[in-house]
Amino acid sequence: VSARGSEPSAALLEHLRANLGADHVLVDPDVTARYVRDWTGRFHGEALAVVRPADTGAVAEVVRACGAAGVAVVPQGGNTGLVAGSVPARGEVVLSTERLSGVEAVDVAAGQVTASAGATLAAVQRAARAAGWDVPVDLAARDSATIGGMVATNAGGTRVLRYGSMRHNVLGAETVLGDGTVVERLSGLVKDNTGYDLTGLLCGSEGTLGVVTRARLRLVPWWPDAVAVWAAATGWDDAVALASRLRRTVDGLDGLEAVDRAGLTLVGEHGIGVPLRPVPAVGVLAVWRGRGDPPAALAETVGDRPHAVAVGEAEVARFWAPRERVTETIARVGVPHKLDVTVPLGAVGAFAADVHRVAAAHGLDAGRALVFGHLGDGNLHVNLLGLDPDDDRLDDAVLRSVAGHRGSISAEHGIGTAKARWLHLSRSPGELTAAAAIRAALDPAGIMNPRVLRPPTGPGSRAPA
Ligand code: FAD
Ligand code: 2HG
Ligand code: ZN
Repeated sequence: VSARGSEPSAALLEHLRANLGADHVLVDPDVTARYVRDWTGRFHGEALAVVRPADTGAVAEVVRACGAAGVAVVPQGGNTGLVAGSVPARGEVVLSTERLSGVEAVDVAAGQVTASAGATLAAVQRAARAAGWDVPVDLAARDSATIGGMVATNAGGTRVLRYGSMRHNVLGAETVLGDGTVVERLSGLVKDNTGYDLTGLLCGSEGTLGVVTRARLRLVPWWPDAVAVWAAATGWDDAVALASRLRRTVDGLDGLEAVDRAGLTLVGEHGIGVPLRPVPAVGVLAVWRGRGDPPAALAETVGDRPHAVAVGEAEVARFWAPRERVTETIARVGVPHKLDVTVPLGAVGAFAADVHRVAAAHGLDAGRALVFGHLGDGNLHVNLLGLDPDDDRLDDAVLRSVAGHRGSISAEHGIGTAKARWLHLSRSPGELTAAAAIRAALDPAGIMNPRVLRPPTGPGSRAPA
């Protein structure tokens, strides 16, 4: 599926202009530049146009028109995705949700809210907190990442150990499927066993089944009190042991994160205060949120290790910075290869050692192979600096190590196009065949993000756009 020659493209553009208004069909390369390049700068392409529908009906019209013209559609929210799923390759229509930004009134009694796809996470957090509730999913890209993008990627983030990922917190959605049909399930019923769970299927679908236009989210209490502890670990095995004890003993853990020496050193060099001196092999950040004081077990478990404690929202935010700002700091020094993976907690130490071994074999010292992430979930972010953007031999070695440890090649960022060639390491042929059947049923013309979540060969493969 692609733009088929100039005539159908011209007719499609004309149709889109007539429906959306010329101001919302962007073709000037200077204007579309930010939509066709991914957040890391590693991936970029060209779009036939970037379109900005303002409501669900207009989204459906775009999808139907692109289907009739045989032109692929790439849905895009905040474009903060880290697997190149939101950017075009050649001639697709990028469907931006930036004008679908409404947040409806919080349902205070139910503890739920309905937000339009292009609402940022930060906007929904503000609305929820003003009503005494909070959004259970949080991540550092909150000012740009959108609810639609978070549903589509099944975003994880820092609170998964307490509340789960997006999949566990989306009660329903309104979606324009690949054939232009609008399906709506926004009543927010907590119990609703009436057949297939389409909403669940959309979580992690990465824009391949349709465009999510609204989502109904579960909210959780907005806790008034917070305490954070940075503690030193001698290595990844020690960090896992500490994390395990904290999970067993501390009620109300709201974050359990880790950053290795390379990451802590890098953020320190960029003026972000690291509360541990000397910088340890691995720093563990444990955050508690609740009402009153944290359980004594938090201090007891950290024990005699070198550690530092923050109390209250402002100080806790300062403690988050050396963890949350690793990603933006890496972006300041280079274009990384990002590998977001999970391995069983017992294999974290062996996996981190593998990473450094294979990185060294490819000429990268420890300072250019950074490992950090959501330790409580066994989710590590491997960031490799100093590689050619197109040279994925080291990516291959790391992902094979993940598979060898019976892990997953994507914990929370998704597959996008960046990891499509390794999908078989985490999915069996039977699963890929079933996924292809679902995809063909909901997107019969094969126009929805066709290069995403599709291995280059094997079940479900199709000619790239
Ligand atoms: P985009 O990047 O625009 O799109 C992502 C995917 O979703 C694409 O495949 C796109 O086609 C599809 N899509 C977007 N909107 C829709 C829609 N309305 N309907 C259907 N498909 C759609 N991710 C985590 O999971 N955890 C983290 O802790 C985390 N931290 C981050 C920190 C930083 C600094 C950055 C830059 C990114 C981080 N991310 C994290 C990655 C990213 O923020 C998430 O993947 C987020 O969910 C993407 O949202 P978005 O609106 O930017 O989506
Ligand atoms: C995080 O947890 C994000 O900070 C981004 O998922 C991870 O930069 C990365 O690799
Ligand atoms: Zn993450």
